[in-house]
Amino acid sequence: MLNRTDLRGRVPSPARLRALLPRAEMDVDAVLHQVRPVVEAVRDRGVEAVLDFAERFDKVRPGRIRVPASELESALAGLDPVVRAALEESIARARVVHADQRRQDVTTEVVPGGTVTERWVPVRRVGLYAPGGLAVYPSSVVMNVVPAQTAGVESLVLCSPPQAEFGGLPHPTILAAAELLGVGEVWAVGGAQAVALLAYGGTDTDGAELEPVDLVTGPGNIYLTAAKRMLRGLIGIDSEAGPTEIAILADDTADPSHVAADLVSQAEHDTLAASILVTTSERLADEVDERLRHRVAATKHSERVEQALRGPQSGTVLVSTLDDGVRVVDAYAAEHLEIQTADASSVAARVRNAGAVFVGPYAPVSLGDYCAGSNHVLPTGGFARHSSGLSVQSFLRGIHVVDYSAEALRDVAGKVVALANAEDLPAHGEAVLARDLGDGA
Ligand code: HSO
Ligand code: ZN
Repeated sequence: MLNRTDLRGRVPSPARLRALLPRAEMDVDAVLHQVRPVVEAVRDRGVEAVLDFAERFDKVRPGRIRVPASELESALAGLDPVVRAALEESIARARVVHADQRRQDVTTEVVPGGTVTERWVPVRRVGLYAPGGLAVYPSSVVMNVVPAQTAGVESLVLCSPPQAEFGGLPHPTILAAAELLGVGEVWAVGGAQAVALLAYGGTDTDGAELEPVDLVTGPGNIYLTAAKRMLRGLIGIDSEAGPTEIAILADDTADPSHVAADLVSQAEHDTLAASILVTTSERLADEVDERLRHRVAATKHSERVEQALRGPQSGTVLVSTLDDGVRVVDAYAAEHLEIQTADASSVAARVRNAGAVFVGPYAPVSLGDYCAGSNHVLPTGGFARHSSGLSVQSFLRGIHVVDYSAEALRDVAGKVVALANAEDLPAHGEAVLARDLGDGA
């Protein structure tokens, strides 16, 4: 069922491996010319332009776009109690894990009287985006809001597209999740226009103000991503989210039905999702293929899953040893990597590149998507080679605070002057010498 690549006996270089395991392409630059007029219209005409785009793209023109508190409350009241309890569990576990990510300020005494402190300060105001359409994921609201709140962000605003079937409000489960999390400011605006409104601010039809934000996070479609790319600088952005990915490194101790179920689970997101099995066992690969045939036929989103699994971005790679397997998964740098081998924790400890690693038979990616406590906003497209997933750190800045006494400056003044002169920037040295630094006696 999966395309098969046999690398037994020869594992190519990481660059070559990456070419063998291609990512689905998303050409964000190609839609920039469509997004630019949207962003400029919102900059120039504010909420009026947002309403025009809502009518065009979301097929509804809300009377106003700031969601009243009463709508948040009634969305939560209307939420299925079983889903509510599950969301509460997800939030509680995420809060426990993210609380431990908080950084302490660190002061280093470089010399007596000379210190550098790294002071962690939260971003003041953050805009979070929650998509509508096919990907209405209250869990992603949790994964964005919890680290921001834990970091101490004082002002949070959530944007999500207006839905015609809900009278121009965002999807009720998104509103319910916002209410559960204590995010009181929600606006019904989607896509590129949401990013523009967050960046420039605006005034609603009834006078409510949306104050511009400093940072925008949250997944979205290619247009939203293009708008983030365009407005980057005016606002900070999180890393660009591509189609979801699962790689599984397995040996002959893995249970083929678990492997097959997990490969299908992430393929369910998107026809471009990637599901990759890297294994030392040809028997396991055959059995997984066999299980996949049944599972794919039986699963609800069969067509989408089948397309994802048959796409060039998915496949099985056979390797001779687990060391070779680790080389392959490191080169691929999956968003999610499961280790289903004997002694899974020691294999996992050898992995260097992955958004998140799931160890052993009882840690499927779906657990991490909802209720492990870990964050599910993770680097895709091989970005795990250089980037991390969303965390408390994503919402903090480390400010260097430099504090030197006269004596401490005097002791190093000659070195500063020497370096300044070497760079032909003598005024830099003169700025040090302009001070009365005592005589050093
Ligand atoms: N697996 C997705 C997140 C998600 N799964 C949301 C279910 N809902 C990307 O990590
Ligand atoms: Zn998922």
